[in-house]
Amino acid sequence: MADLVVYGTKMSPFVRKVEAVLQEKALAYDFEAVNIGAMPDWYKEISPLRRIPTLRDRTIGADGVAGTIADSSAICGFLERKCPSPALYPADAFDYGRALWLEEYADTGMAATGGFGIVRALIFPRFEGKDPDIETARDTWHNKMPRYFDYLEKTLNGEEFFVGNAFSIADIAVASQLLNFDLFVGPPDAARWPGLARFVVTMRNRPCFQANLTACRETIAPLLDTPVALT
Ligand SMILES: N[C@@H](CCC(=O)N[C@@H](CS)C(=O)NCC(=O)O)C(=O)O
Repeated sequence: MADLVVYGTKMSPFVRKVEAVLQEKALAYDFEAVNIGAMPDWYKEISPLRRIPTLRDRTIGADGVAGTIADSSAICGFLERKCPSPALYPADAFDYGRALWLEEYADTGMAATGGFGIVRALIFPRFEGKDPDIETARDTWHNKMPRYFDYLEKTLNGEEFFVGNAFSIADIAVASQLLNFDLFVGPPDAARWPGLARFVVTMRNRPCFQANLTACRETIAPLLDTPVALT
């Protein structure tokens, strides 16, 4: 049994973000599935906002609220302090602020728009044996996501990483969202957003995301043929 345990669902981009940080830092962890559609009472107690993920550090508390942190950003900040190497937050003060901003941009704007409009629209109906909501996904992909892609393309500015020429929490947070869309639809159109499309492919192959993406593909495969054509 590992000291750390992540509670959540693999398809959650916030779970993916936490798993990527754990993997980058080579920290061992257990994973315990929590169904967001039917959260058990013990989970509601440790996640008062009723969200996934929550992390437990068993060296601090083995059950109940003790030893738990709910919210992926709080968890990643904790992991950075607990295990500073490799550093995933820039040392430079301004770069640090920029990385936190991009994490927030991904976690709020992109997650709300794309999470509901693409991922949930396509997979949630399938969990109930219904057809995917292709129209909502198509509208989101073509009319709501481009402003995020435009901003990210401009911010990336032809570089490999978002902040300070180094892999950071900004890349992990943005990639965690983009890879969710990538699982269902593919990367953003390379003709319109070449830097961002390249970034998605690079992140898709980065080792820290592999275990999570494999688990997600296994969940999706029996339910949906991917990539879903949204043209
Ligand atoms: N700020 C939170 C957001 C987490 C979040 O929104 N997770 C979603 C799943 S991707 C969730 O738990 N939703 C609960 C629900 O829809 O009932 C974090 O960074 O951990």
